[in-house]
Amino acid sequence: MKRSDLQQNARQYINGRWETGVTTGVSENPSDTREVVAEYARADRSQTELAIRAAVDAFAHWSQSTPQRRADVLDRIGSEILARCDALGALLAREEGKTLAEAIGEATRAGQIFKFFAGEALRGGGEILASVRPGVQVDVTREPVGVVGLITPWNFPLAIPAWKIAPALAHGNSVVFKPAELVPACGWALAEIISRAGLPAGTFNLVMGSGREVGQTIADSPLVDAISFTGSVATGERILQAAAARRAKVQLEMGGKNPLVVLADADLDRAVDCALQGAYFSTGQRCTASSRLIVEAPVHDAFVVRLRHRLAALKVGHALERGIDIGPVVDRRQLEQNQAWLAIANDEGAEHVHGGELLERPTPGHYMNPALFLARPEHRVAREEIFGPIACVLRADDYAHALALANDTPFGLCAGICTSSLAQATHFKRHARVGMTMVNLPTAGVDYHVPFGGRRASSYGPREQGRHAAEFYTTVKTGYVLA
Ligand code: TXE
Repeated sequence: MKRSDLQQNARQYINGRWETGVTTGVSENPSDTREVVAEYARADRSQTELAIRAAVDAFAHWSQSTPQRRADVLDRIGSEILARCDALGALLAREEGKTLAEAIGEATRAGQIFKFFAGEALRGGGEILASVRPGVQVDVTREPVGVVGLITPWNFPLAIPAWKIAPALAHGNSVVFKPAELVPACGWALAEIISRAGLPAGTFNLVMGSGREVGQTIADSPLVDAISFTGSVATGERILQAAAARRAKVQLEMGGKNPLVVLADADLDRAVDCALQGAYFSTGQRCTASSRLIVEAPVHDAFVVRLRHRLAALKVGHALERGIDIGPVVDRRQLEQNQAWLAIANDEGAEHVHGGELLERPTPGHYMNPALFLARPEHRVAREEIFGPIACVLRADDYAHALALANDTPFGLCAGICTSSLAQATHFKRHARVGMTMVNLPTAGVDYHVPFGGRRASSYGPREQGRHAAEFYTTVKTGYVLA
């Protein structure tokens, strides 16, 4: 593999110092697998425990800091991310493989999130109530939880860490942050900015390494008071068990199998656009991706023809290349998993409409043509999360059937509908069993100042983002005073 001048040497950040790891690893560019993006330090159990201990010691100080101090630190971080969003976006595109435009958008989002939580640090409040007893006053206040462990996936390597780190710090917690193995350079770049923002040593710690060792140490540690995790269902369940065993607070964001319903009265071009963006952009590697396109019978065939036409025009290529719509798949393992899904779809009798083949490009990378199938509700491709550029269309007899299909899943993250009927849009918003609904919009693409999360197999615990983030990153105290 070639080592470019841009290569990052990413070290751990523990107790205010940059530390080498116990071993080293590399991340590679999925658009050009000859290029090393980062050589990074990998921690073991004992180095992870050092970071946790540092966070415990720092908590006493940071939890007592003034709202103004927290706001200033978060504002500085947000300003620097925004000032450097082009460079951070380029790093993200090189390491994760989303297009440069998407990556710069994500870096910008990360900056905006820190700015939002700078304001939240100042807005913390409580309640004062009259007691049911004479002469007694009651107040309800919020306090930080303690040490929070933040375990993040590779698909949004700047935005997801930002939407966990920023509220954690804003509400006075100390942090142990573990990024995914595939994206250490992004985790390190964020940590490097945070390290210069004026936090007391130990308040924020970065530990990189394997999920099994570093992640599991965080999940198991009795010194970690709360864990926020985004990733696969299987890992989320393991973390839930570890957290429950020691009664730690836990917040899980996991998979999705998000439906986009297209009704006969929809603006069909808009519906196709929503499907294309929601299902395939960011290479389909989003928990909010619309991987089930549920189309009412009268427009089914026309929808499929138009979507296939749009798919055929998509440009798949190197994430940094101008004019590219879709970058590579993140790594070989994920590419092989996608190819295995194509075989499953064919074997179970789903009708292949478009794509799926591996693509040759001037640089060696994990390129595949986005794929579309016509499926039945019982097919595994219509039921399980794929997490790649593969979607299926399901035919619905009418609106009631479409709604039933939309809800026929163990997941419950996001559901969308394309329709010109206010009545049906409103009914769908009320009856879709999910945490987020979209009308005439792609299922992927959310705001940062409102709650994010789902129900059932998709999510567990309080919502992330916006004001509601306080539910997880604070604990409530009730005080009684005899006046
Ligand atoms: O996820 P993991 P991976 C899905 C997607 C993908 C599959 C596997 O289908 O193909 O999950 O991806 C850390 N204790 N999604 O392996 O394992 C790990 O190091 C504590 C969907 O990347 O869940 C990483 O930091 N931590 C999802 C984080 O958990 C552990 C987004 C996520 O890794 C751990 C990502 C352990 N025992 C993947 N094992 C979505 N829907 O958004 C691993 N980790």
